[in-house]
Amino acid sequence: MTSITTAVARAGAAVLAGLALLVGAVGCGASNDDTSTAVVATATPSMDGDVQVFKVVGLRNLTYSASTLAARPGTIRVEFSVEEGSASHNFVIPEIADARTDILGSGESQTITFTVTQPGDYSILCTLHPNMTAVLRVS
Ligand SMILES: [Cu+2]
Repeated sequence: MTSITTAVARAGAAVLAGLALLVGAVGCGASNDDTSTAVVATATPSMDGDVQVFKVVGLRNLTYSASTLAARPGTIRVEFSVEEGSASHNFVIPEIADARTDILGSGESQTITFTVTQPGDYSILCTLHPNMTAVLRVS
């Protein structure tokens, strides 16, 4: 009898520990949600006629809202904006002359259009934040 009671008590303690972990995890998630837009691993464009359109946000946590922009060769439009409350950002693809926004402040936006004919991976970067990068993948 004693051993069964002990086992139940231990199981109860484990459940409580599990709940505490869950509460902790939920608490973290909630605080992340209200500070930033979720980051998408790979974004695909919407089409405006033949133009591939990507909406990209420069976030408060110094990342882009997408890690990879997956495109086809052709004309690409990037509607770039900076999250409210964020530091300034820009959107620059050094290898593509027309793929460059100005430095934009919190809440500002700018649209750029450029054409890529060569498949490949093109680095996207913010010139203000060395770790703020993404990739335009043309295939
Ligand atoms: Cu930046």
